Amino acid sequence: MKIVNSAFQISVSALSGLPQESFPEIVFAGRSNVGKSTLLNSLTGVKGLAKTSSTPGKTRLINYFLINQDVYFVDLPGYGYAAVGQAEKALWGNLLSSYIIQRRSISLVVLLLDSRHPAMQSDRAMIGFLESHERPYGIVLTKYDKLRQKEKVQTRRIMESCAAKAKFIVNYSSFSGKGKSELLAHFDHYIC
Ligand SMILES: Nc1nc2c(ncn2[C@@H]2O[C@H](COP(=O)(O)OP(=O)(O)OP(=O)(O)O)[C@@H](O)[C@H]2O)c(=O)[nH]1
Ligand SMILES: [Mg+2]
Repeated sequence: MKIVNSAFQISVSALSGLPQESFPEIVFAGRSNVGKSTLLNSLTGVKGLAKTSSTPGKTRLINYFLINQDVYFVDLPGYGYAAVGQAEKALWGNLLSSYIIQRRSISLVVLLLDSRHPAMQSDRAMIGFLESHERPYGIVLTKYDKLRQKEKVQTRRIMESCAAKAKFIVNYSSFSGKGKSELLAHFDHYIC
């Protein structure tokens, strides 16, 4: 897909506040600080569209962006952020899992994993969750610019073994733009 138009739509903190299921939704999920919001800005080419931060826990709401007037990109709060309290963690966990299970208009979950630490326990749990609910998902390995050559080979091998049902695995750097056109081409299958 080619993105010609992107606009922030709404932030919600509860399922009751979600917009009508008028468009297919491509959802960006992953651990806190993995680079979800930065990826969104890189894909749309609009700096500051999604709020980013070097401190984990920046995105705390479900944020909707309307792309090309016909698909939603959804920026989710990250999971696995240690500094939030247990109660808030449980609340987010429930919100995210209920959203992913119940929302019929989700056409694809893009699971972002840090390419330097690709198979952490919380990420494996997320992959298991998506597979058990038969949600189509693809993987983006973020911060690929930080990897050395040897690590690139290892990371790929690990991912292919623990995400067997992934529709795609894309190496991505929001800083260089590596992986952008490849990822947008995959989205073509999920936006009609
Ligand atoms: N080197 C490098 N750093 C990146 C890349 N993408 C994101 N970052 C950095 O990672 C940090 C976190 O980025 P965010 O996009 O805010 O992460 P997030 O997943 O939205 O985090 P939460 O909202 O807390 O869940 C920022 O300091 C970014 O500059 C990348 O491709 N390469
Ligand atoms: Mg964020």
